[in-house]
Parts: sequence; C-alpha cells; structure tokens
Amino acid sequence: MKKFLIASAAGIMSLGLVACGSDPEPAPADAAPEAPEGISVSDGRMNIPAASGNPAAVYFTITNDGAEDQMLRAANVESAESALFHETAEWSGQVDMQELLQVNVPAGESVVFEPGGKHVMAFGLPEGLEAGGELEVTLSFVRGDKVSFPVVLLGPGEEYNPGE
Ligand SMILES: [Cu+2]
Repeated sequence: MKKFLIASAAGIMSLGLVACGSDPEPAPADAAPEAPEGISVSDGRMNIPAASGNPAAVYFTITNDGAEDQMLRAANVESAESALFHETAEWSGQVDMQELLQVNVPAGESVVFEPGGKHVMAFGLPEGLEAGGELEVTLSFVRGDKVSFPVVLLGPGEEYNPGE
C-alpha cells in the first residue's frame, strides 16, 4: 500500500524510473519514421549550383535488401524549398529532364541516382552552401515510411571521388 502511494506521485515516480533504469525510454513523439526493412542509401552527394538560385542535383545509391519492392514517392532536401525526382533523358537529340512521380526500388536490387540519369532536383536552396558541408535528405515511400541520409556538398562541377 505504501508503495502504491509513492508511485502515484508523478515527480517521485519519474525519479524512480531514472534510478531503476530498466524501463525502456519512451519514443519521442516526433521520432523519424523507420526506413522499410532492408533499405539503405550510400554515396549521397550534391554539387552546389554555380549560380545561386539555380537548382541542384542530388545523387545517391539506394539498395533494397528486403523481401518486398519499395516505391519511392517523395524527396525532401534539408533547407531546399522543394525537391522532385528527375530523370535526364535524350529525346530527338535534345537532353531534357522529366519528372518521375514514383521510383521503384525492387527487392534485392539497387537503384543508382547518377549524372545523366535519375536524380533528385533540389529547388530554392539557400545561399552560402559550402563544399565539404552536408545536408540531410529524406526519401518517402508510398507506404509512409521514410529513410534519411547525409548528402555531402561538392563544389560546382566537382567530381565525386568516394575513395578519398
Ligand atoms: Cu533535374
């Protein structure tokens, strides 16, 4: 009975939890949704636009080691006003970019976002981005889960050398 009375006092109860240490930490309400099982992203990078105000392309490799296909539906680039999936394509001798509304990442495969192919186009980037810095990119899937990863900032036109 005495124990019950102590536990009912919120302040003392929280002290008890700290001292005990066996209770799992409650997940914060704003915790990022978990990535789908088996999804990982590597080689995230973005060339800072040569002229401020221009959009920039984000490249990366997304791998699905899970058992289910995963469909990308949206991209968010930290501090950019908006971002879209694009694919560079040549049509009738002209190089052009098309918006991709969804990108499938099949089970057991990787999808490479690279120059001349798929990329995330980031619009409305702030001024003052510096090579060597990082931005966080978040990709959303059709089922509502998300994956976030760091994107290293390269100077305008700077080649990406992951070995260095
Ligand atoms: Cu583009």
